[in-house]
Amino acid sequence: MNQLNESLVETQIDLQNAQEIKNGLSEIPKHISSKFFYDEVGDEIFKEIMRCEHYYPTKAEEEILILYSQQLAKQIDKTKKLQIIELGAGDGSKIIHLLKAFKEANIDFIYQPIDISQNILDELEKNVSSEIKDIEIKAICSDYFDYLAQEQGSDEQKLLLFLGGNIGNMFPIEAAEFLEKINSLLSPKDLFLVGLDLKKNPRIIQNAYNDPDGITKRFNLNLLERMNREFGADFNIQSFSHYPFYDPISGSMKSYLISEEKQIVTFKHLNWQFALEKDECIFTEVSQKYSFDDIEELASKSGFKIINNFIDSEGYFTDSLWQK
Ligand code: AVI
Repeated sequence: MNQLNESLVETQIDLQNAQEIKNGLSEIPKHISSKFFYDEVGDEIFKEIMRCEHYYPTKAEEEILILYSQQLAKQIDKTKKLQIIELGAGDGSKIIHLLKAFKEANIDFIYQPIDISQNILDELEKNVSSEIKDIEIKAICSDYFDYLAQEQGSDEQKLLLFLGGNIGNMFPIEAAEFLEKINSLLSPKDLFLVGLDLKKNPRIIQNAYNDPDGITKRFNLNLLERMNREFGADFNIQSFSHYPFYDPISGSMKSYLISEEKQIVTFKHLNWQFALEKDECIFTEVSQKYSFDDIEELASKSGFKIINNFIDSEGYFTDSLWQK
């Protein structure tokens, strides 16, 4: 590809994102998709969140993988090679426990993390292969469904992983549609392990998304800084505040940015402006929490049955094992 084409492709990708953001900020209520949290700066802030003492999901899930990976290994058909496919893999620190347990159980497997970010995959591949000798790993930079469709019907058993509570960043209706699609791409011998954050004392949840050190606040506000960096916007960050709100009945933890004053924001690169009233909110993320009944309903709606719910010692989080 020559340089001109390269820069056109780049401009096109930026414009697609810009258009999506412009649409979201033109709607009522205003919103920005949580996928835009994860630029280089956002990835680093998210790592800080995962280390923060108030953000329990990472620690709870790590404990589950330490405690139950051996038990999970017993569900695997050892007569065939196993494909461990992880959707939206992180930096590898949690999955290492599962991979080590599977090695110890003499399971013949290949680990295939899928992500749309090659940077994340490079870091993950380095971390995992330095921790586990002789691991067969093939990182795949692709859309989840494209890859699963391509692998559909292979003779190998699959263990599909969607961990970290990422499913919570979809509203339950979207989650059911997503899981239905996953279901259609798996075969009855395959297993699916999905991480779900559980409903619990509302204060614990509220603290996890409103930590006293302000890490999550920085994470949320970085969305606006990203708009300033990438699209020439002029958001005055000081005039916005972080507002996370947990509704214990529905289980939805929603994050907003409140405009503390009436203002006009200009996106220079888009030649576009929009207005915000004082106290108007921009919705930025849902982190849905589930009860076991909710999980039962979600699984059956999407065509799965639950084999086991692996739970951490506090009862905060579950890695739920499903099959068609
Ligand atoms: C990535 N995801 C599961 C996190 C969550 O808990 O919803 C993102 C996050 N947002 C604020 N803190 C963490």
